[in-house]
Amino acid sequence: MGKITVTSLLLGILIHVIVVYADVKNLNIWPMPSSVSHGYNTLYIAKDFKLRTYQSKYADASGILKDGFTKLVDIIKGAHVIDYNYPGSSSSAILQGIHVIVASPSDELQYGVDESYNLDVPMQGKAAYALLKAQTIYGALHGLQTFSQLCNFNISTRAIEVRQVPWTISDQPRFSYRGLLIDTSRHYLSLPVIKKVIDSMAYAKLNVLHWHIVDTQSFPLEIPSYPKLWNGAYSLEERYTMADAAEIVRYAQRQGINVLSELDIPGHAQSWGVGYPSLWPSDKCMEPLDVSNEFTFKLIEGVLSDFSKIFKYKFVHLGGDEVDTTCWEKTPHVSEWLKKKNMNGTDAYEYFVLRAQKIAMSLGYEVVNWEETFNHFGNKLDRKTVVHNWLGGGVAERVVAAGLRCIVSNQGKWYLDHLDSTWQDFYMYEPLTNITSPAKQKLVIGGEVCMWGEHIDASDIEQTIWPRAAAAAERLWTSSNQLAKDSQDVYPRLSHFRCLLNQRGVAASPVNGYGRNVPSG
Ligand code: CP6
Repeated sequence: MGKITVTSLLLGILIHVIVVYADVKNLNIWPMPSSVSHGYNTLYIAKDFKLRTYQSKYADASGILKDGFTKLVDIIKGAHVIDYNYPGSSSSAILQGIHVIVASPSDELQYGVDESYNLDVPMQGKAAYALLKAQTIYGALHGLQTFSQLCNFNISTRAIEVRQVPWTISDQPRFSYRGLLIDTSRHYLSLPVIKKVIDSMAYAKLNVLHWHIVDTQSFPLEIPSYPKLWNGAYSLEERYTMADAAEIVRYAQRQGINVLSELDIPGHAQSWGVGYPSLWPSDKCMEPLDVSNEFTFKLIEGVLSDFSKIFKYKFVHLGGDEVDTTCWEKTPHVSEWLKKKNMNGTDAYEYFVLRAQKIAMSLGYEVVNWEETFNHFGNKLDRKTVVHNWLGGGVAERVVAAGLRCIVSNQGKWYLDHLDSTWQDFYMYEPLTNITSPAKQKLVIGGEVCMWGEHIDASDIEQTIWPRAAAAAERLWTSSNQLAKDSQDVYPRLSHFRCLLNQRGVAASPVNGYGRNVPSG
């Protein structure tokens, strides 16, 4: 008897474990929240599904929450041309709306803004409301995104179902900086294309659009202080006005996404000299920008001053990668200047980067620089510098050991233009590798996937970004105890998210499709 009881008890536990395990695998939320529990009932979304905010301190004067809610409902309905036929009003399984309670009245979106939320969807009730609580509207927006992933439009019954109720979800990001780089210098990207990228970022809870606006090939942005700079654009059409750039910033902010603007100086700036040729050391050496010319720094100050009027994120990226100093040394008037200053090319590189940092800081920015600046003269960088890794692994360790902050973008792992990097590579790359002390871990503010523009344009940017960026997005959002140890464990859930992107009009490529995401050779 005792034996049977023990056996059945063990069997019961085993079955329970299998069910719970299978259940977690069947959850289709991406990125996975910190904590999730659910049941097995179904509710139906009411025809006039409502946003209720009356207990919020936040008055939603800017309408960000309302817009977020409208977008959510549009997404869930998926533009089907059918009569939306929710169960009759006598049903006790109708979800009438979402009640959002936001604690802070501020709609300021800045680095480190509280993005946490708690979402409860009840099991039943005629007047049932989901309850979404957050410290800020931006946390609430994440909660709405999660809610959208709990809904299914059952086309045959014409009802939008919220399955597996009741839901209790509490969630917050692992890292405050979760970025995606786009490059509008190598290929111009039109405003609707950029806006679509922003929409798709919000689905994956990425929160920084790193806008690599200008580079060697073209200078598409209007700079009022130096109006000839955008003579370096590819064409008269392929340009952004200041108002366009401000519109991108506004559009992103309304979805909880900051814009990190970049000037990649002095090494990636040839296009600047189309309008102002004295920025070129010579006809044979058109970058790095002329370090010996005072006008170079006056112009950078003007550009950053114009930037500061529209790019309100507290960081600006000043590049500093791939600087060919031999070009300076080979240019007679620059080489004269170096001699007079008793500097070699590397000294001048340091001089340039530090002087540009000072200009940006005097305008209120904190500076991000590519890692070569740290590798060459890390001890001279302003202590508030954020070092942006790209060359390989092991850099974040050294940066945080030196007491500086770091963003991780290891090119072997998180470069989207490397088509042979797989989604598994993206998922499994851990930004805190070999960083164990909590104080040092805190200095890794996050990571970023990079969509360099040499080989992509509007025709294929979406399928090159997605679904691999989503794999990194989960690594950056989801708490470490919820991250899959084996990427195959997330395969069905990532596939589901990929389909969701397709449903929403984003051309995410198949998780194991041709050309992208599969190992080459
Ligand atoms: N442009 C700029 C680039 C790259 C970098 N900076 C780059 C380098 C190597 C690879 C991909 C991109 N195209 N301005 C390096 C940060 Cl593999």
